[in-house]
Amino acid sequence: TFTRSYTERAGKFSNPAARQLLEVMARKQSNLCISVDVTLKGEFLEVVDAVGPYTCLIKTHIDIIEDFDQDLITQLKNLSSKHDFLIFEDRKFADIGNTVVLQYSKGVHKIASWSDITNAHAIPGPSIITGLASVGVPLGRGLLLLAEMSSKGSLASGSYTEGAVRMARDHRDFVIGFIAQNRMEGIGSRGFEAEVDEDFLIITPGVGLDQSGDSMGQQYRTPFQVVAEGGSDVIIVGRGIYGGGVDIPTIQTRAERYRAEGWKAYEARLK
Ligand code: UP6
Repeated sequence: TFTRSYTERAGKFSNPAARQLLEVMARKQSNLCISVDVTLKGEFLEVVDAVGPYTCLIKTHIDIIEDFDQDLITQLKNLSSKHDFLIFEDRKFADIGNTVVLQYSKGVHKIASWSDITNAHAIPGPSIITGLASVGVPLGRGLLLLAEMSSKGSLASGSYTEGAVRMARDHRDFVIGFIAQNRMEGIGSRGFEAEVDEDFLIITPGVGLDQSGDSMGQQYRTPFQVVAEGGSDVIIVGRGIYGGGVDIPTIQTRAERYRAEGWKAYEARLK
């Protein structure tokens, strides 16, 4: 699967969010998802506007924004049209079906109303998917399951990862892929399904060019390791872009650096 082009794969997804994401990636030559983990509305919108041209997907943690209001969402959606990117709220849902329905659609943030893609832990079992799907499918949204994590000592491995992949295979209309560190095609025994041309998007956090980790257990690999060697489809970069620190002066040049590295790694694996 991962030796085929994003464009070719786009046509094979029935889920609208997956198809749109792959199309944007091809159009902008960007497999870079930028995680904008800042806590004030003004700074958040400034960063998104600055990096918008280089990214296919803006990832949010909307619950860390101290002065959140509905206008932030209006402006974020305007920026997504202006710069042509999708929105991914990294909510990491992890509760029973009834509760995640409420968390996804209600409360202050009303995530389902503006976020093209969101994600969930597999820990509650399949009912978390059916709950979220009851809200997300009618809106054309897509879900990523967390199959692995980038943090040191993560418990999401082995049979847990395998269980997450099985859950996804049973809900292909809504589950478009995984937050993971590796491709998942080879995971679990699929029997007849092995013949099926399976395609899940692999979206990978823990990507950095200048550091190997942070002081709180984050672990980084380079875009080349993740995309060319590991076969991942989208890299997630946060502090490597908005965090400063490196000898690259602007947020735009840092974003373009990761865009170029990610795309080069994608082209390398197509050969
Ligand atoms: N994230 C990870 N690892 C995972 C899942 N999610 O780092 O396994 C998220 C974090 C953060 C971003 O919540 O928003 O990806 C990584 O940010 P960084 O590039 O600044 O480390």
